[in-house]
Amino acid sequence: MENNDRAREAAAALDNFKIEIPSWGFANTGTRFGKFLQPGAATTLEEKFADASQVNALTGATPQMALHVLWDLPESTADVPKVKQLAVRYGIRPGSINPNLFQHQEYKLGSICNPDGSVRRMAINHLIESARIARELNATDISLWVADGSNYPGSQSIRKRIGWLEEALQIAHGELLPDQRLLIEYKPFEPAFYHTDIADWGMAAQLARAAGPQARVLVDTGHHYQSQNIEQIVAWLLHTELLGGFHFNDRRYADDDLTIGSIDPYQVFRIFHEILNEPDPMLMAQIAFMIDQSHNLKGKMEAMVQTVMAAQEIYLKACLVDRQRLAELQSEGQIVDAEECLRSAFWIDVRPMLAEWRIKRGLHPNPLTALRESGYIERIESERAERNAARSSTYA
Ligand code: PSV
Ligand code: MN
Repeated sequence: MENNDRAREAAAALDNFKIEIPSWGFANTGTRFGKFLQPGAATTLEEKFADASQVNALTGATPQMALHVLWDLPESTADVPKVKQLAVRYGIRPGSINPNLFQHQEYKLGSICNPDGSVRRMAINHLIESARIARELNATDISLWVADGSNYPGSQSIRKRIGWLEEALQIAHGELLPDQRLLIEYKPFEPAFYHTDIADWGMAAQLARAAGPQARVLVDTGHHYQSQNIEQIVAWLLHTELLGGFHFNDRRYADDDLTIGSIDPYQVFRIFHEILNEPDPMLMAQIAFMIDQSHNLKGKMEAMVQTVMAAQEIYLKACLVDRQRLAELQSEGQIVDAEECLRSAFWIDVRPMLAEWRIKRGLHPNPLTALRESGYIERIESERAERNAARSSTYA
């Protein structure tokens, strides 16, 4: 394929590259040591929708916002009409529904893996309730992160907990409509530090199979051990048709929630390259690209816009790989040339192409500049400063 054709194809691929942004990325959050409150942080669900809408207006790439049940719908299904109204008012669709199985006192020893059957029932009921919310909001995905685990060897039965997990996930799966999916997220550690019940992609994949045909695996890029080959995991999940989607963020040490590509953009590029290698367009279209970052130091609006831009830049680079040539070089065993073929796409400065792509779609060539010039940040800071100042900056 000629370079020009590849560039045209890449621009078209970018049109389909939609990224879901998280409601929790706009609110004040922090580390377990404390929070640095931002005057412009969203203090209500309406403000989260307003911020998400602004990010979408600037980037043209984020039409959906993920919702966390306890944080965004504390009254459960009773909050659905309000969410629907806000979605229409701000032109942002409710995205994945995230149950919360980690904040109640009852979950000290786990939620759906708790040794106490009544606590497991409480957690399962929350999953059933979350599925109802998803149905009422026409949300396709339920994104489930299970924080369960234990801190000391011998303190819990790992085997029994596997059984309880399977049981709960099968029940949750039974609540899905035919076009809905249950995305199972894994994480090696934190909050548990000895064993985590869904610690890696193999466990998540096995649980997805056990749960039912509409269950998939959710890959949070921050949830891996140091130097793990994430693109290989992605290749396997594509091969087994179990890849549901991604939570984007970057890490240096652990689940750091840093901006995607800020530490290792080449890793992100290799993940996108593996996805773009998928020959089945249907399978590719089903991958949910979501951001899971909540910035404590960067300004929230700037961080979100910058993240979308970074993801688009790296995705576009991966689209520019000469895949046909690469396949030839691989089969000929041309190690250096194959590597150069991949690497050279990574080093293309795609920012001018992206600027052109944006201008053609009526967007500012640089959404971050547009955000700064729009006066939006100053406006929300003056509107929300008092409410944010009244909040506690510690978890005491
Ligand atoms: C947990 O670390 C996680 O990645 C899960 O996806 C949660 O839903 C999200 O972060 C917000 O706490
Ligand atoms: Mn996540």
